[in-house]
Amino acid sequence: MGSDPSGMIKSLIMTTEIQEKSTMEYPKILVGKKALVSGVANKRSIAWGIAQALHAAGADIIFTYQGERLKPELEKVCEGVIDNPKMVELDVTNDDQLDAAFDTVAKEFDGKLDMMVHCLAFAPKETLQGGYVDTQRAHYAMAQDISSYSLAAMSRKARPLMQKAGGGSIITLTYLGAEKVIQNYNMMGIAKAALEAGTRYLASDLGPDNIRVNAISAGPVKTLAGRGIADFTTMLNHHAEKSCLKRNVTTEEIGGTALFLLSPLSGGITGEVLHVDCGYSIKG
Ligand code: NAD
Ligand code: 0WE
Repeated sequence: MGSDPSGMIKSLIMTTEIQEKSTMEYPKILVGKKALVSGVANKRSIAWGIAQALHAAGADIIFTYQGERLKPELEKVCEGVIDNPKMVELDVTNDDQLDAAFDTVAKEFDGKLDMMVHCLAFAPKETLQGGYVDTQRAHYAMAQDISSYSLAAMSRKARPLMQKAGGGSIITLTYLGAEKVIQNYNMMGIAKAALEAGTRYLASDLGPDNIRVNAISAGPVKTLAGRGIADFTTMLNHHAEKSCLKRNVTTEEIGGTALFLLSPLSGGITGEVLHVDCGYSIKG
């Protein structure tokens, strides 16, 4: 004790802890509202932090899972938190699954949808090391398809349901690597840049239908997507030290911002990228 002057150990503990149950109190501002949440793979998923905030605010949620293999994990995560969770399979590279998933949503939600959470990304692991200059065409196409095009595809399917609800709010998750060169983020940086531009074009397309589209640019979080990435722990520590708040962001905090952006509280905000990164990105 007392031998941790820079708070390294403390920040490490804070970043690796999983928030089992929220201690936060949420306003019940989403009672009667319907949400579609993608991207919950396990307890650490950013999408799970968002789903917990929406659930606490009273929203009715349908979860999507990528494949049958991930369904039991999603059921396990919901256990004791959400009774009889509604879930539907959706691999965003599959147009038939996109059609079927939104048919299910329409049926379950009486043809209406108020909120959608796009919280997924993938790039082949070869593209997250070395140089972007070496990226293969097929790897580029796959990363863009899953990580960027899918927001447009899902928004197109959500549109008629949100029109029927009188409007809606859509969010996606992005990262600083879209704006600045972050070592090894490489291909994902290009995909996130497209995702952020896509957020603005979709906000323009869907604005007349009273549908808002925004992105949360989250600081690094130790999730499944962060695992296997070289020196992720070193990066988390660097981030905590350099950030204004001297720590890393939690999925609960990302959930709070998501709740704000998905609720009428943010009614005038669309096409925006909001940084939830403990102030890391404002530093020189
Ligand atoms: P995660 O591994 O928990 O979630 C990623 C999700 O993407 C998984 O649920 C996975 O099933 C899904 N997915 C991948 N390919 C898919 C496909 N073809 N069809 C449908 N789903 C697919 O990791 P996470 O960190 O919670 O990532 C969620 C989002 O947050 C991603 O967009 C990620 O880029 C973004 N993000 C993460 C961090 C971080 O440091 N972890 C920081 C900023 C932004
Ligand atoms: O968006 C992400 C990661 C998304 C991701 C992760 C993986 C790992 C496994 C996309 N595709 C894959 N493909 C795999 O095979 N983040 C913001 C987290 C992240 O990833 C990094 C980071 C950060 C932060 C990769 C390199 C450098 C920093």
